[in-house]
Amino acid sequence: MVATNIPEEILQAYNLNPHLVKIVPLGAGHINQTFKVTEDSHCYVLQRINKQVFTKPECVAENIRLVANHLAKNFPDYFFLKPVLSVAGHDLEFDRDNHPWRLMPFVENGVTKEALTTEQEAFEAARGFAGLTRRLSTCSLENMKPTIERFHDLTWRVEQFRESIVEAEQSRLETAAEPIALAKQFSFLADEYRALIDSEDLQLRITHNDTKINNILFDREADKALCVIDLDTLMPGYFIYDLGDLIRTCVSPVSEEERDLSKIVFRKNFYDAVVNGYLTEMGNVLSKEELSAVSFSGLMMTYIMALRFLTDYLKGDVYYSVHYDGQNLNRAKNQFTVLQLLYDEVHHGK
Ligand code: GN1
Ligand code: MG
Repeated sequence: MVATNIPEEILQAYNLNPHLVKIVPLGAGHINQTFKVTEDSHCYVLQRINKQVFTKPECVAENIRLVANHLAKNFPDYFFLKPVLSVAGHDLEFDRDNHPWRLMPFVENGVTKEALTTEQEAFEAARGFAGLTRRLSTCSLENMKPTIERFHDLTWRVEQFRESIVEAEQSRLETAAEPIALAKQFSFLADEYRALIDSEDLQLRITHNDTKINNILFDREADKALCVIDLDTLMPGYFIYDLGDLIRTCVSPVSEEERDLSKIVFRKNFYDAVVNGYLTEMGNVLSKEELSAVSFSGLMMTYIMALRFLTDYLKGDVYYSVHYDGQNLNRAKNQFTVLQLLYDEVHHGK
């Protein structure tokens, strides 16, 4: 549910007049609540951070601060959306119920897309996310902390899924029988993941970790990517997380919300565009061993998202926001369809 009222104390903390601002809900995120706030000719994005998901919001703010400082110092022309400071000089403000809020500039000529129509967009988006990680390859990881522990740890996500089966209501187990079978069928991907991580072939880098296609702003008038958004999970990670989530959300012509599964197809040209766009920036940074994990990335990230949606359905929709009954189940079915196609096409050329 979207909060209809933004607490006055929050608006005042940013010197916005509660009686003059115009507020409209924004975006299609599953976790935070986002609003466009306009006062006179000034536009901002105001976000209430989900404190159940981000239990250490200071850690989110600190990571963004460290990254913003590194970029400002080393790449002053790079367009990075950092928070607007409050009157007190903070990049986070807490309301009376202890919900964290932050304000960001609104990018007038920026648009988000839920699904892509051209290969150029896919190339640009991948280049955009990879360009961030490349610029951060010289930034120290020492003070960067995980904002969500084990976020993309597939081994742990499989454990959570197994637990959810034991605890789920019988009716949900029945409606989810098909995706549960698929989750088990693809569990070899979790073994491959474990082996890859244990091999230590992948370098820990600063990654975005939520590179689904609607987390980058495109120029309204051109296919160009302007800047990455949704920086809550900017933290140490492996490149496969970013490349994989891009592949997951770009290969299909429809988004993860699509319920008509016949509309999901695998677009090889979009797959190639994502990989090429990513490697344009990161090709020289990644090691030979990392490059050999490129094709695993899309499988891993599509599987983990299918599992997470399914687990949330089995747990009674406690994590992702849902607007109708069975939405998480439909998202899981959608993602298993993408996974099946990806697996067949990329690995067997079927
Ligand atoms: C969530 O915040 P949003 O909607 O961009 C989730 C991602 C998932 C995504 C699936 C913190 O992202 O990991 O990939 O939903 N973010 C968190 O749509 O769990
Ligand atoms: Mg997010």
